[in-house]
Amino acid sequence: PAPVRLADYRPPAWLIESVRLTFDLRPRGTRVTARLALRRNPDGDGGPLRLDGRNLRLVAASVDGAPVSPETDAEGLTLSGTASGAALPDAFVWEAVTEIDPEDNKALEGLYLSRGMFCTQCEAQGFRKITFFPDRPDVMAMYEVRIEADAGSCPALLSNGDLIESGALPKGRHYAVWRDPHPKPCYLFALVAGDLRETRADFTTVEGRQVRLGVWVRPGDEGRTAYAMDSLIRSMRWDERAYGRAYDLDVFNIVAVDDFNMGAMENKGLNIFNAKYVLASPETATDADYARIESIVAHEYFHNWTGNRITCRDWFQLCLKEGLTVFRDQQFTADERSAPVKRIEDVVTLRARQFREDGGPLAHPVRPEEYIEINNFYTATIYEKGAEVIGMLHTLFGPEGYRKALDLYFERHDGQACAIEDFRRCFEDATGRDLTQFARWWSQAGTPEVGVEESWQEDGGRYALIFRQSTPPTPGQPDKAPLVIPVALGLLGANGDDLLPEGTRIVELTEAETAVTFEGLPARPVPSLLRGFSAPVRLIRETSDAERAFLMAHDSDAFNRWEAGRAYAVDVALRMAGGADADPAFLDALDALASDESLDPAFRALALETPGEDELARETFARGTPADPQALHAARDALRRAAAGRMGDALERLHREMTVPGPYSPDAAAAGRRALRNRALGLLVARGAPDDLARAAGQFERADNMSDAFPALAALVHADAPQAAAALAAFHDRWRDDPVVMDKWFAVQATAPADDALGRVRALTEHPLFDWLNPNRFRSLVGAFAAGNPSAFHAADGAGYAFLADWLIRLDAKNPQTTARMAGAFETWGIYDAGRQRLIRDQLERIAAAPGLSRDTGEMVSRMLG
Ligand code: B3K
Ligand code: ZN
Repeated sequence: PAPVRLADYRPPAWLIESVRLTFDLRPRGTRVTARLALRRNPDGDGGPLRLDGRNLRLVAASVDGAPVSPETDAEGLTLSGTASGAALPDAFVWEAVTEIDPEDNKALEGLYLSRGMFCTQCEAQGFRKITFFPDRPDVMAMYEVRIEADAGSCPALLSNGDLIESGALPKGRHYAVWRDPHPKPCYLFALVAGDLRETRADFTTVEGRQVRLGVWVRPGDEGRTAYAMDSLIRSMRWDERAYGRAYDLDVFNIVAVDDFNMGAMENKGLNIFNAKYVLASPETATDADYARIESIVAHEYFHNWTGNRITCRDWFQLCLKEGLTVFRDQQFTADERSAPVKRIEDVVTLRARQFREDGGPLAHPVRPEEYIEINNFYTATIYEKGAEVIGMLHTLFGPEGYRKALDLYFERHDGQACAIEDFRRCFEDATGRDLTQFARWWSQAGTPEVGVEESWQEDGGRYALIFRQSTPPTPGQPDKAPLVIPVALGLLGANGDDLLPEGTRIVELTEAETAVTFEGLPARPVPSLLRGFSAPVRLIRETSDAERAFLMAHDSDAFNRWEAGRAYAVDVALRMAGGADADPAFLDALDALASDESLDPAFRALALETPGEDELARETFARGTPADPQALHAARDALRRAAAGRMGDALERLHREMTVPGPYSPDAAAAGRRALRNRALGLLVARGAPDDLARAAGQFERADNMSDAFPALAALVHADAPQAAAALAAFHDRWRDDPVVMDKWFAVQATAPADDALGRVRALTEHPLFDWLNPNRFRSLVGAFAAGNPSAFHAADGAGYAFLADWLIRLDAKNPQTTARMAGAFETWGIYDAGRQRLIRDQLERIAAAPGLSRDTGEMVSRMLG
């Protein structure tokens, strides 16, 4: 298929005044009647009416009431004139009846059934699977939606906006009519019909609007909605405070759905969520689950302004809503919980997902210039790097400058479909600064590298830092230009104090080489560079173990304190993979950090995290050698054992003392204590003495909440402890009927690095609860194995690769989106030895040759093959 290109953007030829939809819902043969008031766009090309449509059966169509029979093709229909052969008038009413089959829709895009519940997913281009329509985000209209369904099986009928009418119909059916007063693109349309129970709350906006909030779940799940509701209310308040943005409808609904391709969807006034990001109770959800629910609820809510009120002109502008909204949800979490802890977690994810992507065959700019399937571009680059770009603007202009620019953006563009240039101009106009060079962050792919050299002259206390930036080539972009890189830095004196009067200074790198000089320093300082990870770059600098230990102990910037430890840990692990022993100085520094009572437990838990195998593998390759997954796995294990050996007393004490009295509460302080306690437990189990395993088994048995139970189970299973089988069986028996919890049961086994890991995973694919068409379940087994069990997935015989490829080929025929995303497990093929590279390429070629391969997976595989 030919790619779609940003350069080819043209305004729509036709605009839509209003949309009236009627759904006659049936599992098989749902009828959709669409009435569109169309008007020729004076800025369009004057062409015929082209409507997108896929897998639709056109039953009837008319123009101003007169039947027409337009030509349809696989991608839609074209209407060049009226029934009488006359040219189309400049404004007319199009009406079409189409028939679709929700029951059969396992791609989970458009209208589908999830365990008897009708629901929709339209972003990016799913609306065209519901009715013929100009399915592009710059066509915005007002919607009125009438839903008719069986009253018994579908008591709840929901759509966007406000409910204006409802009532009974003959033959046990009923109806509801919803109207959304805000013009929106069709990707924000949503409908839900099913047996759902509502948890309600009332909210009064700062502008005085009374809003009815609802969280809708299956009967039986009502007891697990409180945290989502609480998160929603806090998000609404926060957006009023932090951005001056109030909610704009009288209803806001969240619905939990079991079968969902991603996390959640920000449909106007009717957010639809993957059930696992709504449902939480102390018994079923971990602290990490609670935190994710909070941030996803916030993210989708924040889209109401950044995404819905101001949307994207075309899908190349996706980061306009996603990068900005991720940045907003990160700010929210930082405010609600701990800013340094949140920053560390975000950087861990950024490196694990975005740096990984940016360094491989799938690298693309934050604003791509072409795509074959847009669903393949909901990536870490567009989301997470997109958020980093916004974060750098925040750093460059400060909170006031940033707020001024955002205020201008909302004022100037409310109700519009915008491009990145519109956003950028708001910053330029609000701050007076030209952002031409800064804008390269949106167009240039790849992770920039910043090399640092320093010089010191006793005489005059002159200290200089020389920064050299470069960005490696990425697919389609051999040459890169210098970026604007804000580097937050501090200088530390011998006692660890900050030497700069302002503590932290922001230095802007704009050239390939930038030198910064400091005068009058009492002694040679230790630099603390890229504080708070002020730019998404790889910092490359010769440094010593002693300096890292010093920063771990003294840096006033919490992020860099953690970062020094992390970089040190990576070094030590890689040296161990090369045959060295665990460095005692590192273990001493780690012990000191872990035991420092003045530090937040959540921070200490992060400091105790061992770098992951994929991170170590990519770092090995960055240093010039192919990664050996099994050697890295062994080195990482050995490092954990050594750490536990050295820190045993401290870890035992943490495990004993970091308990949380009273009933479970998901608050950040309690969660931080549990995180540290569980980190200690994990390391102790890595030490592997019978007492250590018994400690984990005891915690599992006594736990009255999932945050205590699950880490204990994971530790036992991953250590292949004798108690693991009984614990897994107990967990299974207790939770077998609970899909969200059972995903954990599959995932914990899929990620266990046993010798026969693949055999165990294969056996689990035969388990009666392995429903491969459910994306959560598929990801919890096949996806967790490919992404979370590197030593088994990268087995030298290629069996792990073949296993994944088999399942991808099978799932692709049903659900291209989930398949294409998971194919990214192969994106790092280039960092391994020639043998593994060959084996991975064989599998990619086998997938590419599968008959009827989807456009989604086809594009991913061909980009990876290069
Ligand atoms: N906007 C949706 C993602 C849609 C993905 C389509 N393949 C969720 C979000 O980013 O908030
Ligand atoms: Zn989003």
